[in-house]
Amino acid sequence: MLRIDVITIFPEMLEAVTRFGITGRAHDRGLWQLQAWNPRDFVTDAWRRVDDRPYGGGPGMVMLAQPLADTLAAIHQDRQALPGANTGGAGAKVVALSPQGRPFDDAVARDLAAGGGVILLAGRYEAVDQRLLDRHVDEEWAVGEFVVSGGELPAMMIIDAAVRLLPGALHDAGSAQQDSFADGLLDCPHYTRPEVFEGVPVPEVLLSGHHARIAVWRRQQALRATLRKRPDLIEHARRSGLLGAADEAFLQTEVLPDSSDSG
Ligand code: 9D3
Repeated sequence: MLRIDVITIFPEMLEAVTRFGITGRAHDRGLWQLQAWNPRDFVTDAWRRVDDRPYGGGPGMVMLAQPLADTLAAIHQDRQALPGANTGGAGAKVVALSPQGRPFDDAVARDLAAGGGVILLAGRYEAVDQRLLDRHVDEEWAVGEFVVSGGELPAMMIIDAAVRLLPGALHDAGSAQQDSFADGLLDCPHYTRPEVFEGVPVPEVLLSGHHARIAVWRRQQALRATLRKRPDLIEHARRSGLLGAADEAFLQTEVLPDSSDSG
């Protein structure tokens, strides 16, 4: 049972990952659990404020350190009280979601799925008081080089990416291994019925029933798609030793299309 705690002023947002699709089914099956914590429940002033104006001036508001520290203390206590298998006991890592964080990727998702759970801090407003980050947060993760309005959607992306890797989460165990980025290449094209759509036939090799030839074709299509859309990944796969002699021979025969093509 993977336990994920999320600190958020919008806990209802996180319910979606427990209800729908692969993560919803994995939740129903008891493969993982979510605890959402609202820092507003840990403040006692009349307005239940969790933010205030930034020292030094400037736009936006800053999340107060104390409500977040009190929320974290309650989470650590709750984890210590219920040290189930793979919940990490009291020792779960605290991760703040932040545009300034380290890029979250497939390797971090696999670490998370293999580990004892995590406490995710999903912020709103412009920032979190730096003293809370310095004293109570172990790492910061970002989900891409774009800005969204808060940490909740990034938290849901991270949860989804990790939970689908849990043993038993996918119908087909091979899917997680075959996923793009697991082998360092983009996916090959896929086809289903009908055999001809708007005059375009399915590549005949896929109808041949020749499994070895189909595997070679798919590998070559994956190499072609990666070379055209993400040539940086070809270099990375090469340096990681993921390309064999047959891959290199195929890439030698590939001519790049005109760069004005969309690929
Ligand atoms: C002007 C400074 N802004 C930072 C670029 C302030 C700011 C905007 C939006 C601070 C936080 C946010 C909310 N975003 C997240 O919490 C967030 C995020 C993101 O915006 N992009 C990529 N990954 C992440 S993880 C959390």
